Amino acid sequence: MTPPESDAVTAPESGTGVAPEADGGRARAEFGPRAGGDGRARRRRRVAGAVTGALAGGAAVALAAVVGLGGCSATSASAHAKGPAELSVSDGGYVPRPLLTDMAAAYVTVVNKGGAPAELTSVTTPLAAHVTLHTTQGTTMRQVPSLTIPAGGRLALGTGGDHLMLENLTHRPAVGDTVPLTLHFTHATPATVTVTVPVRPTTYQPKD
Ligand SMILES: [Cu+2]
Repeated sequence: MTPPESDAVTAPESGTGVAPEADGGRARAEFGPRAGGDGRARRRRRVAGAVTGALAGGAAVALAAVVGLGGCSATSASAHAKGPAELSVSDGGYVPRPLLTDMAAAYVTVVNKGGAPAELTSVTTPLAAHVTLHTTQGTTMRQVPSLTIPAGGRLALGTGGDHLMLENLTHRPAVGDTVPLTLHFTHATPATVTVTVPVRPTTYQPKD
């Protein structure tokens, strides 16, 4: 009789509105050692077993319906768990030619074929004294400490969205120059990736 009970791992919590916390726990478990998540699951399993034992008749039917949802989310979570983040940087990155030497934007796309998310935490380049990570909300851009590359997904930087801001340039680059960018990641192997991107005209728009 254990299989139905272990399927109920997250179901009682979903039913009581604790689901966001449970999801947060699952997301954190993907970053950290798996032992932590397994321990949490074992504790939930014991609780689920006790709850199931206390239920009877129609209540058990209702629980079975919820179990369907819990089983589904558990399945999709494990479907994504195909090992650590596996990152690469796509072709097509560029730096639009800056108008001055105080700052320039830079755009790259990072692809994650792994089963865990990773974070882009910093970027270095010989062209700039420092590089900040920016996100755009409406027409306002805001510096952020990191940008996430989701498991099985991508971080696509571009005009009007997330971007790199190169500040205090050593010089104003010309169209056709190239700019090395070293991206530093956490929760990923390799932890750094260096790409060389071209300088494009100031008003350049990439084709989709
Ligand atoms: Cu910006």
